[in-house]
Amino acid sequence: MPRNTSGGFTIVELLVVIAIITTLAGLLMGGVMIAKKGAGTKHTKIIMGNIAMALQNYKTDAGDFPPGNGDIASSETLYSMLVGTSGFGPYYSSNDSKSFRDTNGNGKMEIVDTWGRPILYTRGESLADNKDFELLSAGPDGEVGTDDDVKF
Ligand SMILES: [Ca+2]
Ligand SMILES: [Ca+2]
Repeated sequence: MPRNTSGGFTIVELLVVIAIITTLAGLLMGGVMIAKKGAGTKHTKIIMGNIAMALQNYKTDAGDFPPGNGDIASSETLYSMLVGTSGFGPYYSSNDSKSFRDTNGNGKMEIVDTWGRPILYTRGESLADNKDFELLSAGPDGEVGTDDDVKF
C-alpha cells in the first residue's frame, strides 16, 4: 500500500482513527445510559421509601395499612389514601407534578415511579418474610418480573 509521505494520514489510518473514536463514543454513551438508569432506580427507591413512611403514618392513624393486591386499582387506592385529604391526610405529598399520573386514564391518579409508571402496592399474607406490604416498580424496561424491577 502506498504510504502518504506528506506526513498526513492514509485513508486506512483515518478509518482506524474514526473506528476508535466511534467505539469510545459508544462506550461513553453506554456509560451515560447506565448512569441514567441507575439514577432512575435510585430516585424510585427514594419515592418508595417516602411512600413506606407515609404508610406507617397512615397505619398509626387508621389502625391498618390500606388494602392492595398489586394491581392498578390498588395503586389508585394507595394514592387516594395517602395523597388524599380524607381522615388525617395527606400522608404523602410532592412538589413534583410528575409524581402523580393517571396512567390508565380512568380519572383516578396513581403515584408513579421515575419512568411515569404506577408504583404497585401489595398488602397481605401472600408476601414473603412477613412483610406488611410491598411496593413494586417495573423499572427502566417498564416490564414487571425482570431483573431491573425496583422493590421495597
Ligand atoms: Ca388511574
Ligand atoms: Ca422491569
